[in-house]
Amino acid sequence: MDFQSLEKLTAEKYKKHASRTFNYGTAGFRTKADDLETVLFRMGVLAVVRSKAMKAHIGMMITASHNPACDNGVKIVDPRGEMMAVAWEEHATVLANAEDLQLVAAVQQLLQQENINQQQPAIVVVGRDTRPSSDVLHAAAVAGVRAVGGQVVECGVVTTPILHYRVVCANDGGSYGTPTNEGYSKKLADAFLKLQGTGGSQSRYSSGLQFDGANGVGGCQMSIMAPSLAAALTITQYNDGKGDGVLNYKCGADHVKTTQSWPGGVPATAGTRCVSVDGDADRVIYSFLDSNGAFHLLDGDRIATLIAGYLKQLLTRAQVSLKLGLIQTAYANGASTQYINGTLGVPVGCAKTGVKFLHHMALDYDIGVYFEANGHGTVLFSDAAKKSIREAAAAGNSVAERLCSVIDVINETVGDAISDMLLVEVILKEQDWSVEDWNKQYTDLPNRLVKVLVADRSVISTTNAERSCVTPAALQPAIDNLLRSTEFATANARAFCRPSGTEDVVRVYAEASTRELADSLSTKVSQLVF
Ligand code: 16G
Ligand code: ZN
Repeated sequence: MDFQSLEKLTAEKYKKHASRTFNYGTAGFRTKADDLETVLFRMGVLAVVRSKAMKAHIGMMITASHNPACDNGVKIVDPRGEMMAVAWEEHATVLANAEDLQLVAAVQQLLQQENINQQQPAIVVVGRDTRPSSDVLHAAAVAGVRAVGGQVVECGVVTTPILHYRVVCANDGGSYGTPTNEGYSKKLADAFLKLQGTGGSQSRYSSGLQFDGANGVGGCQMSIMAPSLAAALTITQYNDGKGDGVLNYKCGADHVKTTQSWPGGVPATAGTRCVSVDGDADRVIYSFLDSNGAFHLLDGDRIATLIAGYLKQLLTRAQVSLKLGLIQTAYANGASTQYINGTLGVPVGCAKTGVKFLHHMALDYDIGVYFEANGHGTVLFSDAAKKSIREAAAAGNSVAERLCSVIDVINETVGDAISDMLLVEVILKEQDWSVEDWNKQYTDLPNRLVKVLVADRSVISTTNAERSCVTPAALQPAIDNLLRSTEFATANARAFCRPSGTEDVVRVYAEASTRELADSLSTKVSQLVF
């Protein structure tokens, strides 16, 4: 490798300013966009080194997802579409923080430490969202890749799930799908139309849908796909990113989930399903207003239980014996866990917050569904599971054939709002359910999620998939005492706190049988934390 160009650009164009320390967190680097140009340049370099190390295409997505429009960020995607291996997060942090004059030495040390063949070609697949800052940061990332001789595959302005899809397709020679943005849209739309068929005699399901694009790239992608879905889905788009609406502002999946309220910019029409995606379209949340105008949320837990229940049904009907499981996090509503495990008989596991942890646990099953309550999730099929489903289909098993199309409509490479939405629509139509019917399957326990500002969030550490605190030592016993008190002992109450992986706060979650009790519990646990 030749470091001349890297040296020159670091000295001239991409000088590190300020004495800020950057940390590669749960979702990569994420902060105010103005501070990120140098970080993006250096992550271009890191992606090249990672590509050489893995001897494969590596992905780089420039986005700050559901965060405000003034933020931005970058995540590195490994060859099979997973988040970059945890061991390399530290390398990313070292490169991001190296002094300008130390950068080349830091890269050389990394090459040596990981025993990397410098002659190995490197290819980085780059995507970005619609944020105003994404163009400049994209230029910096590409400059970083090229400075150390890497090649760039441009995806343009794309959703995060498309970037993951493109990385996987590039690395498996196209067997997952055609490695283009059009290939992605076509794969999903074709599978969806096949599953929906034509007509049918639904009395409860209606194909009308309101789509809240969060004024971001999800809106743009839906504009591209909606015409090809039109035969089975009548989508009316709002917050599509073309007007002057602000990204994620009072709309989108994160806003709807956290405020538990109807998205701005979408007409309040009773009984119509509204689908909200987040700023990079890897999360999806459904909601509706009933005839009294009351708001109802159908979040990631609700989607997960719908999908897992449906897959269980298909497997039973197809008489294919495969191990199906659902992975949730501590945030999953207790009622959803009870419903899927107790009523539908699907085993449930609990993982730490963050896609990489859920993804990892889902791999323990032949078919692993994973979802965070915030609407991020997907389904993973093992190679063996796909093989037995395809064999059954080839032998004329029509339910197995349907399962093959279900596999095709799912984006296994990462949680994907649009793919998840299409699958939900397939299931609702097949069950002939209205959104009210879906919502009636179980009743969420009232819950409250709050942020507590503390001097140092790292004093709180957790275990048991973040459901119990280890330090400070007195905290968990105090929470347990509270839960045993007469106020909460018989109220189906549950509470936990964990340090955020993306913000300088501690999060407190509480649920209980009534709104008042959930609020009271969350206040009391917050006081214990503070
Ligand atoms: C990141 C995670 C998301 C998680 C959130 C929690 C990825 C790609 N994203 O956005 O899954 O729900 O962090 O944030 O892993 P918190 O730690 O601040 O609560
Ligand atoms: Zn996102």
